Amino acid sequence: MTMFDSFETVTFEGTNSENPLAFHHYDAKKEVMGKTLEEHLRFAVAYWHTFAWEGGDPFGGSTFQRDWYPQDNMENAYKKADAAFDFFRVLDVPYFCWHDLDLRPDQGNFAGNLSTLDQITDYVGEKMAQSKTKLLWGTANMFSDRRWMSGASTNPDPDVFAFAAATVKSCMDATHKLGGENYVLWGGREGYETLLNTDLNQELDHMGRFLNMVVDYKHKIGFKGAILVEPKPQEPSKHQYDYDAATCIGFLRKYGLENEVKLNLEQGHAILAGHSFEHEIATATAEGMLGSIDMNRNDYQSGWDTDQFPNNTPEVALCYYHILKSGGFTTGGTNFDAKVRRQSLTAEDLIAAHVGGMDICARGFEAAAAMLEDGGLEEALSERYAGWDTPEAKEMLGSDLASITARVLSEDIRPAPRSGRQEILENYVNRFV
Ligand code: XUL
Ligand code: CO
Repeated sequence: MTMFDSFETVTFEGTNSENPLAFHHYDAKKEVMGKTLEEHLRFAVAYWHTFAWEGGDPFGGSTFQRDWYPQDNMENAYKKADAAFDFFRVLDVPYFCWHDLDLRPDQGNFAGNLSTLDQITDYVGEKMAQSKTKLLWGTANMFSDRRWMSGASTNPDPDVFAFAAATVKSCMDATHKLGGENYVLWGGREGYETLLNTDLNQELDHMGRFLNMVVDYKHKIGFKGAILVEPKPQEPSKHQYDYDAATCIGFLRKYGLENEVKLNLEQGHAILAGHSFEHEIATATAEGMLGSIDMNRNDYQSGWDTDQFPNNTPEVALCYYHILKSGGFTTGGTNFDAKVRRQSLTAEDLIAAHVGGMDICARGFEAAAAMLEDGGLEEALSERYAGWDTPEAKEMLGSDLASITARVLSEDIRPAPRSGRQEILENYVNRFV
């Protein structure tokens, strides 16, 4: 018995259906641009928010009651896995993601953590063999326990660096064992509170060395998935080293990792960094570094990382537009690093939240595909940059400031401003969303 077993598998019923637990837009088997929506979108459930998060906030503890609480023992870890796979059946979802700490409690020492991770991943492996749901990515939680309070690979204490190295190795092994398609590193505490006690340069060097060890280990064990880092500007650290896509790309280049590591971009983190999500995606795709996405939004008024399910089609559409334009996901997918609100207590709330998120993504994705097929935005772009197709313009890029100046003088070049046509293009997008 799990809290989800009275629920049938959710099916696509179309926009006329009044059933709240049906897909109204996400028709998994529908073909769009040569692949099914399921193959394009590659949805994943996040084990931490959906099963491990208990509904607490800074002012109060758990609001939820689940039969796998308290989550401090292995018996309940197995119960949680039973519920999780039953939930995956209800959603018919192709992927899930985890941190080690979501699967089983921290044992307080590395040997204990290693053996319980092995036990629970054996169990999860058996569950996966009976289920269609595969592992999109695994990761290590190196931010909750007090040992990580001053960072993991960037900790001033080399013993914490060692514990982090051993922890990541164990989580990479577990991800590999379960056939995971990516391994993610998000550095929640890889940053600082104050420069009064922080050697920023040394910490960055340690983080770069650590990530090189991760890449070496990936090759050593023959893990074929992608290694991804997840940018976030702050929270929990005041300043995180992996601030945004551009910062991460610079970091990866500095430490020689640009061909080995890609990005797992999150919508809410983009907003915290003062960017739109499509800005982050386009920054990554321009470098061939888009790995995967966490498609969860923030509350625009509160300014916190509220990890809410997406519910804004036009926003989502522009994100998928840039993903599709770059060729779509390869190893990555659409993970909901999202939680229900703490008053949403029931199984139905959890299911409906994911169903709604999947529907919004499908709707946005289809709009993106239609825009790309129509070609209106691409046409507008090539028109705007058409001047650069001329031989003189191309030549200029290979020339120098003095020769360019001579040409500006001899031809009396006087640039004529042209409209950026933003509102017209926004109206164009509105026809599709
Ligand atoms: C935190 C966050 C993480 C990562 C995985 O803001 O996004 O849950 O996705 O560690
Ligand atoms: Co995330």
